[in-house]
Amino acid sequence: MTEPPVELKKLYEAVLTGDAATAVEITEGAIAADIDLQELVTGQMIPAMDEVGRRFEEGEYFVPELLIAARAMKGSLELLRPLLAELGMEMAGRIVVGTVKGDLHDIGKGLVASMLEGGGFEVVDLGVDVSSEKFLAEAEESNAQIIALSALLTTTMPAMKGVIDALQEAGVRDKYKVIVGGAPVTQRYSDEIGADGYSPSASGAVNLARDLVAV
Ligand code: B1M
Repeated sequence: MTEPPVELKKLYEAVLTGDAATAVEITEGAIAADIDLQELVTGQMIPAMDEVGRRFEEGEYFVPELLIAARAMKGSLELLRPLLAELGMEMAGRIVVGTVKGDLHDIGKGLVASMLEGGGFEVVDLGVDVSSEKFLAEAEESNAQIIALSALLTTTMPAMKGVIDALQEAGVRDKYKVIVGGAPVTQRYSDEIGADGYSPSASGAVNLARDLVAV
């Protein structure tokens, strides 16, 4: 197997270690050198985020490492996104993400959004305290394939079912895959409310979303 140029490997390392300044610098260099940008994303950045997710799940990385890696990835993606769009690179899919109505916890949801973005998804982050109507309207508006719901309170978990009910009432339930997560949410609860998938972690949410849209 041919080794990739050393600068590109450094991008992998920069994302993995959350070195945003170096990630941006290498990305700028790659753009100037007319390097294959799609390869940059799929060959270096996404594998780096996959490794970040693996380390998090193995207990080698903790939330701060996840956040700084996501920030490094986002810094590079900011530069690449318009160019990749020009190249017509297919994103993995479009996802509407938010914390459900009544719930103001946004750290885990933010991580999920960043990891999904790092996983090649186009993410529409609706923030916190998002109503069922807003999830529905934004999913329709952005032509999303997946709606990702986060809840941190046992009292706000039922709002997840509220979103699924709203989709059903609007006759669009089959158009979307609904995925759920957050500390009190379980696979059992996900099954009970008829969600399409549950993940206990942000990195797991990326794999789940990939499986659901068959990337
Ligand atoms: Co709140 N809070 N909080 N809180 N808070 C909890 C959740 C709580 C467990 C604390 C406790 O009592 N031990 C408790 C809930 C009890 C329950 O319902 N069972 C609680 C409570 C009671 C409350 C208030 C009601 C307190 C009060 O006012 N009396 C209040 C509610 C406000 C509201 O939302 N309406 C409240 C407020 C707050 C703050 C505003 C102070 C603050 C939030 C700040 C912010 O988010 N900007 C806060 C915090 C920080 C916490 C704790 C301490 C930490 C949450 C966190 O950010 N964790 C939390 C206790 C705890 O969890 N240890 C607690 C780190 C984050 C990375 O993890 O969000 O779980 P997490 O996300 C994970 C996974 O769950 C998963 O991926 C992430 C990374 O792996 N994940 C998904 C999350 N969403 C996903 C979606 C997916 C897939 C995976 O697919 C779509």
